[in-house]
Amino acid sequence: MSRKHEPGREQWASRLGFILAAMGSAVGLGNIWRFSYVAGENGGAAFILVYLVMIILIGLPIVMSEFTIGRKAQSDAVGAFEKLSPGGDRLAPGEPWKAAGIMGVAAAFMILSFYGVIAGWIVYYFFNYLTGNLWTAPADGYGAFFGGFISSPGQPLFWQFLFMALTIGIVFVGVKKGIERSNKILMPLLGVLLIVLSIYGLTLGGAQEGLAFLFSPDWSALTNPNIYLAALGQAFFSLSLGMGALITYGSYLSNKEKLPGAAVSVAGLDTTFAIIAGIMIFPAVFAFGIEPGSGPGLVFVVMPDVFDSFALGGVFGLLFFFLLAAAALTSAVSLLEVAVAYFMRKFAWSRKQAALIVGSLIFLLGIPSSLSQGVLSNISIIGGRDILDSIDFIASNVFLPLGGLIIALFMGWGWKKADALRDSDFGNTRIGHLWLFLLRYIVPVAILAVFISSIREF
Ligand code: VAL
Repeated sequence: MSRKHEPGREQWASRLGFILAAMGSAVGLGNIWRFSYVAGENGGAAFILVYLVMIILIGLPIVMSEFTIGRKAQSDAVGAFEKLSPGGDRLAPGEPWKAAGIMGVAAAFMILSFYGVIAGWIVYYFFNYLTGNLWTAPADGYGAFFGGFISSPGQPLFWQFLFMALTIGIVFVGVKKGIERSNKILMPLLGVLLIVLSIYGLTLGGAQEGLAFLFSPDWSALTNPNIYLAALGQAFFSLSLGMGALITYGSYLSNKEKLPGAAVSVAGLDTTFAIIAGIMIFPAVFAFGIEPGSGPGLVFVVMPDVFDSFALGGVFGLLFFFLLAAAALTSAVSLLEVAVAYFMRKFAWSRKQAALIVGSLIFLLGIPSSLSQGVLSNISIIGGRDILDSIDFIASNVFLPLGGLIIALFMGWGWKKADALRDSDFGNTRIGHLWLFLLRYIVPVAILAVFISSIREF
């Protein structure tokens, strides 16, 4: 098969542009907001250990597969499977492989719907640091401030709208310039800031407990099946897997690039960000006597306390929430791009049309998630979870791993071995064979085992 692309299809300006965009997609709220609270809820170190093993044995091989599939197909997440499935377009709709693409687009929709809500909260915090409002603790403390804000019906919707409008704006214009360029400056800055804050966090007095929570596992936690599902979902969420994003981004690659190097850098950087975020947050969690398992509000409650505790901390707060918003934006763009690329091809819409329509739909879909923190908080869907958490649970812990399972089977069993090795740039190497071995046996068995063991969760 040749690497012909659809006429007029956009391409990355450079290999670096592609890697940065893929990193921008991976590094987002998942690394800081979601990683910290999920690790906190699941006991810390034992969870992180499971998480790391999953990144290496499951995540990384699927990152490689998504890049390979996208570049080979030169099409969106669903089109890629239509093009590459044995039998190609001649197969009836509903053919098994395509399900991964459809679930990917659906997951991108669902995730972006609540991602926009959380990112809106971030932008609101940024704004409050800009005005100086959060430089000193509000009368009832940061926790009450946060609770009051997210439970109010109108305000969070405004900030969610603002964030989604920005996301739509960037996808509307085209990904190349804005995203490629801004990533280059903002990501290193965010990295540096996290390191500075984690060093400061280590001086806070909760360091010992925080580090123990992160790095010295309570082995008995491993007997709890829930931490495996949580770690699996977190690995997929954080690496942007199973949501069509890396397939779509890979499809804008034209020339012969070395994919394995790109995959390792993306997964390595993403994981480093998460661990550093953990080192930044958990010592502070213990220093300020906050419960590590206190849920999605963790970052919003802990970090302001940190900034309040040193002179000119407000400036750091401003920077922190700005960079976090930027990281969220590059991730949100990749999610919207998944759906936009699909709708452009499927309905022959223009990029602008698709960005506006799909982006608005996703905003609307996010409204119940936002309201579930206040007026709709009495509605719980899955295992006592509110609407936001339920959508996150279904998308991240079910759709993403299930899509990943199909991708692994597709790449491992659906392609001829020699083709897979060639198209991935591994060539006939040991590591290439190891990759296929993981995809064929380890990834499917591991994902199924996690599902079966946590069946009670559903
Ligand atoms: N991977 C991103 C994140 O971790 C998004 C795209 C889910 O925030």
